[in-house]
Amino acid sequence: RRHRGLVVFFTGFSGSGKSTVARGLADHLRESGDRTVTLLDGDVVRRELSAGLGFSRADRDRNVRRIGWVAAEIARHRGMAVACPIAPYAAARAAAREMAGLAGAGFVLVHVATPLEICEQRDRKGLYARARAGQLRGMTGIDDPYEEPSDAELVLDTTEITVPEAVELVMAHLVENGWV
Ligand code: GGZ
Repeated sequence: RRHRGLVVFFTGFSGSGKSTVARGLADHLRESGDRTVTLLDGDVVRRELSAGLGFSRADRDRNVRRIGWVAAEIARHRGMAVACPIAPYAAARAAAREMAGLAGAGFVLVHVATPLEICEQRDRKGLYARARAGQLRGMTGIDDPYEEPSDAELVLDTTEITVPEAVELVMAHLVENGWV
């Protein structure tokens, strides 16, 4: 089991803190392990792998499936992939899980369940304000769906714990389950 590849897949609202936790986890895994760690960062994925895609359901599903496929390929070759898209649809998340399974890899879904209200208060990019003002259509949580996962291995809320604590919790889960 120790030598299987692994996909750690974060899901949650924009502003939930999932990218920050994912980045922290990737750094931690790099320092502590001997396997390669690939962070599939949201911004980079949207610029490189999913250039030209928007935020319709079809485009989000395409984006999340691509991430799931790349992550599974990394894990097929015994690497560790850390991904952090919003991934609002359960079916696309399930597809990512299935692709990891077919690649013989582990899959850990981490739901960063920071309440929308808090994500909206943070509003680092001003997207929520624009959505509330009707200037941005299809913002997840405002006028676009987020299907809460019922199959998350781990649920975190960054209003209750700090980022380093969140990273610690994910690490502890990976250790307990023999992934690292
Ligand atoms: C949600 C949007 C939208 C809409 C632009 N809805 O906080 P951010 O800015 O940096 O992260 C969000 C990112 C979401 O892209 P993902 O690839 O993670 O989404 S998905 O998994 O659904 O494919 C946000 C920004 O893009 N953004 N418009 N309408 N987030």
